Amino acid sequence: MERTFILIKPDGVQRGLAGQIISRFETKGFTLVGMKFMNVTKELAEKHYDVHREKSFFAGLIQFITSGPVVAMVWEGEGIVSSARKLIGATNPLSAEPGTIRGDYGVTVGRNLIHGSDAIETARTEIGLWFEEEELVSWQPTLTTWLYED
Ligand code: DAT
Ligand code: MG
Repeated sequence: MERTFILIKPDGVQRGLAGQIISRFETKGFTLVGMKFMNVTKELAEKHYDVHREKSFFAGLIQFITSGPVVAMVWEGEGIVSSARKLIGATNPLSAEPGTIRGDYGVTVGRNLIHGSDAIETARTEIGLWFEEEELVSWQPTLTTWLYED
């Protein structure tokens, strides 16, 4: 089953939106397989955002993501990588559709609440970066037959 890496950024935690954000993934029908509340080191933040190293916003992004605790998670479900990106919405919250997390809760790109892996391969890399294998819990929710056909 497909997995993705989801991070509630420091603004989401500070604004008390962690519960509501987690709820959206739960009610969609996705399965939580890993979760930790943590501070992010500069080293981890720089590895996570390595593709943006040359961008003008990189320093600010690292400063922001290390500025307070985050909720790091791994979620599982059919087609979850692309579906999670849809639930999250466009990078700029002002362009994000209402009904998406960024569209409903955010106003600026530098405070857009949440990260989600952008491709299956990226998800694999990010999960490996943030989680040890033994921190992930493989389980079968009893609801599964009501979410998926045989
Ligand atoms: P996404 O988080 O939607 O995958 P991204 O990978 O292009 O977006 O950028 C990573 C993060 O960097 C994004 O969530 C917020 C920040 N960011 C992106 N573009 C920015 C910009 N033009 N100014 C400030 N921050 C930006
Ligand atoms: Mg990205």
